[in-house]
Amino acid sequence: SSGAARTIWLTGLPSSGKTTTALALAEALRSRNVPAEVLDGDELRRQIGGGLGFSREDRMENVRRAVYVAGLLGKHGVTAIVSLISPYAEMRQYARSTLPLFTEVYVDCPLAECERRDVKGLYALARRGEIAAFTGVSDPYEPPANPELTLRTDLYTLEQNVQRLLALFD
Ligand code: GGZ
Repeated sequence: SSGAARTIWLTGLPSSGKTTTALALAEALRSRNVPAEVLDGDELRRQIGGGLGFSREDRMENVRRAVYVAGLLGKHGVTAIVSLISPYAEMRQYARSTLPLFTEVYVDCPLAECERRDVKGLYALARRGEIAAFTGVSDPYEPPANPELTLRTDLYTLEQNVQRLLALFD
């Protein structure tokens, strides 16, 4: 690999399709001999999330750790694909201003559809009050104002969305 690689930053509501999109993009890039690694919120929290919950401060710390790792990967030519809810504009601005090659992608899906999918059953728990501060239900999500790309996961297929992401690399 030669030179710095970019960070593709996927932000969106829970169950909007961030992880699925990130994994499919990584696969497509690798098949084109572009080294890529996925930094997924759920997995990052499992591996290096020591002590983090879902307060604004803890979400910010989660983002800070992801930015740090993405920067290390990028420096060595590995495209980092970060999939984090990253609900506050301020945290995404931090990522943008810290990472040398930052591409913000809004994984956009209406809340009602995310809630219908409810991949892990967490929306249901949040509606019953069994999870506090759940993004989209009882905690804020600030949609990006000027993302480099917006992907509607309810209107387009995974393949279509991956093609649009790949076009960023041409
Ligand atoms: C949001 C929560 C919460 C609360 C647990 N709010 O769909 P998932 O399950 O796998 O992805 C969500 C993940 C959120 O982690 P992130 O690291 O992406 O969030 S952030 O960027 O805001 O730090 C969800 C699960 O953890 N989860 N409780 N209260 N999501």
